[in-house]
Amino acid sequence: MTAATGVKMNYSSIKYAVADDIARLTLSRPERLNSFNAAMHEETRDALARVVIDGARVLVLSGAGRGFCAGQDLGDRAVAPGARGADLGESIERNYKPLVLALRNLPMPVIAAVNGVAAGAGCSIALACDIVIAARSAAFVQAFCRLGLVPDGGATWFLPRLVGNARAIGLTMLGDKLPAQQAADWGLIWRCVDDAEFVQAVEKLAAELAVAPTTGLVRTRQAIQAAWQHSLTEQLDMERDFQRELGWSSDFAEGVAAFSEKRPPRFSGR
Ligand code: T3D
Repeated sequence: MTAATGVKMNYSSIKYAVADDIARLTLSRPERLNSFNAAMHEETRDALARVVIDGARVLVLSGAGRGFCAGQDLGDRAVAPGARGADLGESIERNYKPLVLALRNLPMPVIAAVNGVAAGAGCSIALACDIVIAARSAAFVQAFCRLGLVPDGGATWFLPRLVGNARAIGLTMLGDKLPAQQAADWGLIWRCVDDAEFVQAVEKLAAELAVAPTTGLVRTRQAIQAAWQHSLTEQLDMERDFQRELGWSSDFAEGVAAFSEKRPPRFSGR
């Protein structure tokens, strides 16, 4: 991993830049509340493939303007009378499934900085990130039921795990807006902060994670995700194996040295 400074890409539907080891990917179709069209999918895929090469140690995913992301661009989904609509299964296989898995498996912490409404797959994409921080004016909407669709982008997997079945069913069958503060109170997201403090809070979080022991954090994510499928014995085995690996890492040596020298650690992420 090399320190990342000054990478910037010219995309049309997203903004992507890396500076000081922090990658920032901003969905940028504000007039459509940053809903996904084919170009945005393609550019996001491209940017996510670059993040590691560009040497980032944390990714911040956000939206331009007043929304975070309104899911699929419904302008691309109009069905003429008598015609057969798009194959949504194909769209999920090609676009949303790889996107959610890419966010989930990036070898660095991923922050969803939810600046405004996150609806449909836009909500799922936020929930796929490691830490979701939202502005107080933001809201989370399971919009699918208003279209006769099933929640996708992993929503039916994330929601019951995060908020339990009763709330998952209520949110998805009714499609009401869940305000950011309530989302935090329910444990759907990490934090809700006042709008005036949002940008600063995101920057502080990103800066903190950019100097954190990256590999240790990634193994932590993997262990916590695996816990849903594991027995206690299997989980203890996984923790043992990760701890063995991390015990031989530069970051562990640095952490111990910094502790004994009573100074802040300088982690390399390895
Ligand atoms: O299709 C597949 O590939 C399968 C996968 C599907 C995944 C999905 O995400 S399905 C769910 C799609 N998303 C939605 O159903 C959400 C639709 N949007 C809304 O319900 C509302 O816009 C919000 C609750 C998100 C926000 O409401 P509000 O009142 O703050 O904003 P607004 O006025 O409704 O929207 C502002 C503009 O953005 C508006 O355009 P206009 O009238 O000013 O020209 C609106 O049409 C546009 N917009 C919002 N969401 C979408 C959108 N345009 C296209 N697609 C959208 N999803």
